[in-house]
Amino acid sequence: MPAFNPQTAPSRWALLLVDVQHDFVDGSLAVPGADRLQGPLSQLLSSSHFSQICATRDMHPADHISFASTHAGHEAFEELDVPHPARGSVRQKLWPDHCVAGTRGAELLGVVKQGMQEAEQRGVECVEVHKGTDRQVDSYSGFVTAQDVLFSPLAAALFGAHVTRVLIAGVATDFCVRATVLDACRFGLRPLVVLEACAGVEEAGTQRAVRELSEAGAEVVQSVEEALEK
Ligand code: VGL
Ligand code: ZN
Repeated sequence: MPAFNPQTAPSRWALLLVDVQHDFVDGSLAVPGADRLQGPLSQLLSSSHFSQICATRDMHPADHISFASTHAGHEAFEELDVPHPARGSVRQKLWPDHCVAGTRGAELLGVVKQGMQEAEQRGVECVEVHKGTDRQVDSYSGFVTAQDVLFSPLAAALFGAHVTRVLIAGVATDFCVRATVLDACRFGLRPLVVLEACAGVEEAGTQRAVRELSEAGAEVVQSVEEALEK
């Protein structure tokens, strides 16, 4: 049997939704514009375009290394050198407490929960991946923790389903979407980013991230409509 070649095989799409959770929409780390994502997300979730739907969830313990509250005398949005179990020390941006496991802020938006339930009933495989669960290491990418220490089950789920392309949307464009798209490029998953279904923390950082993602080989489109024509 000839080897499977993802570059020439017909595209098999997964929808990969990044951190569409209450804290990033209407909670402690609400991202500007995240409140307009419901329409585009439900359009994506109800489409028959996808063989698989994966949703990542940021899922931190209450004393997580990325929380400003963990570091006395430091404020949210500062950067700080923090100890890292495998790399000695890393530069970490500090955040307000967010997505603490077991809280409402860590829950997926209703539109995503419901969309995934309905997709599952249509026979679409749905996978939820938790990230940032280790107290000592942050994880922006849905694929790996910072500095590649630990892989999540995401890559295995996608490759196990013979996915060749991922449509990526969610929050935040300049942090977890960015890192997840860069890893998807690295792993040959030919990501397509739909800006209408993404929202970023900072305007300048978001514009920079979009340029960076295109340069890394990701395809970037504005609308869900354009994306579903691919
Ligand atoms: C995120 C900041 C901290 C994200 C997660 O989902 O983009 N941002 N944790
Ligand atoms: Zn986080």
